[in-house]
Amino acid sequence: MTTQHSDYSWPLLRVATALLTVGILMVGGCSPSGHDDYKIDLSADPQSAARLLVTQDINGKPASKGMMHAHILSADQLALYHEHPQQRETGKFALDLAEHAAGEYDIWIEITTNEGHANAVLKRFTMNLPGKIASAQDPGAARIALQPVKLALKPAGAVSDLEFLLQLDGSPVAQFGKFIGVEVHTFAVSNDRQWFKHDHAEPKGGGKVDAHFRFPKAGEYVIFLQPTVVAEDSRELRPMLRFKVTVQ
Ligand SMILES: [Cu+2]
Repeated sequence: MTTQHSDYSWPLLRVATALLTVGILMVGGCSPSGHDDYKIDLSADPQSAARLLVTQDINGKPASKGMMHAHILSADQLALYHEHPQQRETGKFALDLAEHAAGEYDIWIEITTNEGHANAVLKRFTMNLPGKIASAQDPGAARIALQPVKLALKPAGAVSDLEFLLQLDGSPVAQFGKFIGVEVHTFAVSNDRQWFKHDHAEPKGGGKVDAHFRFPKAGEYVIFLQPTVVAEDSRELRPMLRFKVTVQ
């Protein structure tokens, strides 16, 4: 009798073991490193019109990983603000808005989990933001000019190399400072507002910088360069410079 019982329980035990193994594999499969499922949400703070709230869920739980950037782009693509929401508690961030005109904006929330922006998580939100009374714009930023040197624009899908000259009061920029560890941030947005990319350009001496973009399709794009320029009095100037390109 006992033997019979034992014979019966063996297959059952094996099925149970198999199910348990499948269960472990499934749990493990939810968050293999580098393949997390992100959910990002953005809303206006009901307590303060000048503050945005961002939540980040990873694999169904409030969590945060890497660094969060908020790129606030006016609907007419004339103004771009490069901001960084601050974490208040796990997976909950707040962003106090800089001074800007009232109107419609695309807010691209970007999460970077390594040094570059190649595998960044990006999500667009479109919102009407209340305006704040703009204080006089930093006059220092107006001292910096952007001039194209060599634009090797490639067809959609290939990497375009764009070389620019940055000038401070008419002379090539001699010294770059850093913002978030980088001398020159670059941004590109498609005319239809559906595609956005944040990257970096490398200074190559003589005030020149090299920017690279892989534009996804033919059409017009607006490019922004955000250099940190060290002026003669060691003051750092950080303008947002704008340029338009057409991709064939
Ligand atoms: Cu950033």
